[in-house]
Amino acid sequence: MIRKYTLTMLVLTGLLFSCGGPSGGGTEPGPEPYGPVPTDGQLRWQQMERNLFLHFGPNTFSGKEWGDGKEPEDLFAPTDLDCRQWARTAAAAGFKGLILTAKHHDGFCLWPNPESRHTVAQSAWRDGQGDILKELSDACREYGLSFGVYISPWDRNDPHYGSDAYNDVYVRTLQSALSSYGPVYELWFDGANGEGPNGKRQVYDWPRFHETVRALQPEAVMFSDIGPGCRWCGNERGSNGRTSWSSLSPDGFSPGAGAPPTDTLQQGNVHGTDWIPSEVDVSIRPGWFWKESENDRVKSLEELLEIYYRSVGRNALLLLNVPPDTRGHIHETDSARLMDFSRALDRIFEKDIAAGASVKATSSWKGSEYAVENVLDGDYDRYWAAMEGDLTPWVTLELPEKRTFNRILLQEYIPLGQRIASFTVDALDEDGYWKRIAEETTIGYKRILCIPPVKTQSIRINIERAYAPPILSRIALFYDDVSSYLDK
Ligand code: FUL
Repeated sequence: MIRKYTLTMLVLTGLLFSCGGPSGGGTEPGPEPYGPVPTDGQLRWQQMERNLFLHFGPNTFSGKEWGDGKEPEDLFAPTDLDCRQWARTAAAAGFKGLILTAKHHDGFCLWPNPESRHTVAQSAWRDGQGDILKELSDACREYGLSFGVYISPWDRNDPHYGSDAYNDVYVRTLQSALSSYGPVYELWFDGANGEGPNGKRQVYDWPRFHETVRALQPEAVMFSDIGPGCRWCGNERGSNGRTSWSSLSPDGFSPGAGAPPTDTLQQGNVHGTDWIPSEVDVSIRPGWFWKESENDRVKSLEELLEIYYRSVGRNALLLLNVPPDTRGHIHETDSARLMDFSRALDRIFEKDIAAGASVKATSSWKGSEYAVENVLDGDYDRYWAAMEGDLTPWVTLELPEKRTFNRILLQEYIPLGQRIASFTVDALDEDGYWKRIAEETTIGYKRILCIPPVKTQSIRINIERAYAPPILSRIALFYDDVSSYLDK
C-alpha cells in the first residue's frame, strides 16, 4: 500500500511529533522488559556477531568428514601447527571468537583428556606432549579473542558409548576441557547421535551436561538445536530465517532427532518461553574439514557477503568454519578470502549515510534519555522507546540532502526483549509521495535490509505490529557497492 502525503502535510504532521519529550531527569520509570531477555553472557555473545569455527582432527589427514573412531592416533600429525596463525588471522579479519572441534565424532581429543585413550597424548605428534586447547586458548588471549570448544557427545571410539557409563565419561571429559584453559565463551553440543558398539544409541543426560558446564563456566553460551544458550538455525547453508525471533519454546524437544522442525529453528517462536537466539554455522569450503581437493572451492567474497546478510543481518550470529590444513595452518586461500570479506564489510559499513539527519518519532517514552535522536548516535546502550501504550509509532529521518542507499540497518535494544513483529519502510519520492521500499517482519538485535538503491531525502520507518512499545537502538543507512545481494 502506498500512502500519499504532500510535503506540507509532512511538515504539519511534524508539529505533532515528539522529539524525545520533556526531560524526565531520570526520575520517570523506564520501559519494563518484555518477554524473555538475554543473560549478560548471551548479550555479549550476540554482540560478537561473527566468530570462526575450526574443524581439525584425524579427518584433516584422512580426508573424511566423519571418522569411525578406529583411526590410529599417529594419523594426527600436523607438520607445523601454528595456533597463533589461526588467532592472528581471525583477529585481523574482525572475528571476535574461535571454536575448535576439541573432540569430533571419531572421539579423538585434541588435548590430553585423561578419560580417553584416543588423544594427542597417545600420538607420536610432539612425542605425545602436545595440547592444542592450551596452545589455542593462549593464542586467543594474546590476540584478544574469546575461546570456545566443540565437544561432540557422539563418540565412535569410546567403548562405553551406548550405555549409562558413557554419560559419566562425557561429564568428566567436559570437566577436563572446561577447567584448565581459562574462560570458555561457547560450548558447542552437536546434535549427531549414532549407535554405540552395542548397537544402541546413547541416551544423553542433558541436564547433567548443562549443570557441569554451568558449574565450571557459568558465562558460557551452550549451543545445541534447542540451546539452552543459543540454537541451531536449521541448515548449514549460512541462512537464518527472514523472520527470526530470539525466543524459542524448547519444552518437549531434544537436541538431534528430537529437535523442532526446521522452520521453527529458522524463525524461533514468536512468544517463545526462553531467550535462545539463532546461530548460523556454515563452512567456507564444501566440507567441514580441510581437503586438498577443495582448495579451489573456497566460497567467493560475494557468497560470504550473502551469508553475512542472511545471518548477522537476520538477527543471528555467524559461525564461519575455516578448517586448518595438514600443516596446522589456515590455508592461504582461506585467509586471503577472510581478509577480503573483512575489508568489504569495513568499506560497506564505515560510512553511515544517515549521519547528520534530523530524526523525529510520533511518540517517545517520557524522559529525555529515551529521545529518538539516540537511534543515530551509534551507541547500542542508548535507545529510543515509543510512548507507553503506543505499539505502532513511526520514525522519520530527514537527510541533509538527497542521498542514495541500498542497505537499511535496524537494531532493537534486546536487554528489554524483542518486541517488533512487523514494519515497513517508505521513502519520499520526487513528487512528494511516500513510496514503500521494504516490508518486513522481525528486527531483533540486528536486521539489515538489502534493497535496490533508493535516492531520497526522507525515510519513514513504520512499526506496523509490536507486542510492547518498540525500542530501537539504531537506525542507519549504507551503500553497498561490493555485493549485489538483495533480500529474497
Ligand atoms: C554436524 C557434524 O556432523 C558435522 O561433522 C559438523 O561438525 C557440523 C558442524 O555439525 O552435525
